[in-house]
Amino acid sequence: MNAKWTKLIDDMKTGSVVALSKIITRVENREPGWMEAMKQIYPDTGDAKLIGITGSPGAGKSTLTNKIGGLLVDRGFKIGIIAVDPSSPFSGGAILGDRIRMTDVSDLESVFVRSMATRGTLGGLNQSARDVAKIMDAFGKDYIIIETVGVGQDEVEVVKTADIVIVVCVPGQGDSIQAIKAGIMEIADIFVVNKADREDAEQLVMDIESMLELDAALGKSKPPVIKTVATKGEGILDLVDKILDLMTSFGSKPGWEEERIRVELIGLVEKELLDRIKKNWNKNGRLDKAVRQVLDQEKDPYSIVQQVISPLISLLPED
Ligand SMILES: Nc1nc2c(ncn2[C@@H]2O[C@H](COP(=O)(O)OP(=O)(O)OP(=O)(O)O)[C@@H](O)[C@H]2O)c(=O)[nH]1
Ligand SMILES: [Mg+2]
Repeated sequence: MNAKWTKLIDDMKTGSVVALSKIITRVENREPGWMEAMKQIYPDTGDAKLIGITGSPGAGKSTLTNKIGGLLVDRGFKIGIIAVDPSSPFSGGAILGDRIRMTDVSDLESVFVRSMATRGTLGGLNQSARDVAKIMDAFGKDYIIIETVGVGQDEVEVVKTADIVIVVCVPGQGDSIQAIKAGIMEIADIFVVNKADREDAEQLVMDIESMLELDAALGKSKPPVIKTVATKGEGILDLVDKILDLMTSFGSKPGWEEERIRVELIGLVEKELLDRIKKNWNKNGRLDKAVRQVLDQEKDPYSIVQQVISPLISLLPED
């Protein structure tokens, strides 16, 4: 590993936030030596707990994150925040917005906030977020909160491996329940009905509860539903207590750690291969050539793909 990485890692270990920041950027950008660096960092990971917060755009996730972070800091914990911004054009400027709304906590010494843009990266976003969480973990964060919008598979994947997943719903959004049904319901450990200062909040709580009753009838444990007004800090104490409560009782969720490692291994391989293919396939015009061969009907796409991935296939045969 080159001297620059070594110095950065040493500095991070002595608490340098600048070094932490630089390491995250370099790993995110897959700069040469990143994997060696992660190998060095890995033994220091494993202590931080991950809290995933997801929900529809504008549900109040950042405001909640801010308040939860603040309370955890009050209790003496060190906090990392990862805000994964949607690339949708409607949320342009979300990074700046988050920064502004998160100033409460991000000003505090024990909080480190990192925004990640999805930048239309195909896959790999989950892995990038996981890498960032690992680095924050090694830095000594006790809790890492990951905020993602609960639309799109990729965003949901990000929070799936968190220790606690909070799904945020808001009243008066007809699509709220729909969104939950569309795939994030199963991953929720806690439901938050935010903007409970709006009318219909009670109705939404009842809707969620009755939906959960159906699940409970199937023998699943029923996640708590908590009302909050994030802007005023109402209900946050309750929420943080619940998070810490569940965190303790989840300590022994059977098979959880294995599943997380499995997801991580697949995520790493997926991102690594995809990155390499995108970066290198066209070296010396190889991809261009393949395109021409298909165009000229010299070869079919399947034969080309088979040829490209055959070295890997021989390592991982199908049967
Ligand atoms: N009335 C009311 N407004 C709230 C509450 N919580 C958040 N808001 C407001 O809702 C807006 C969106 O809040 P954010 O915290 O940015 O929501 P978000 O889910 O992070 O949004 P995106 O990251 O853009 O998806 C802001 O104007 C907040 O001030 C609440 O409990 N009640
Ligand atoms: Mg936000």
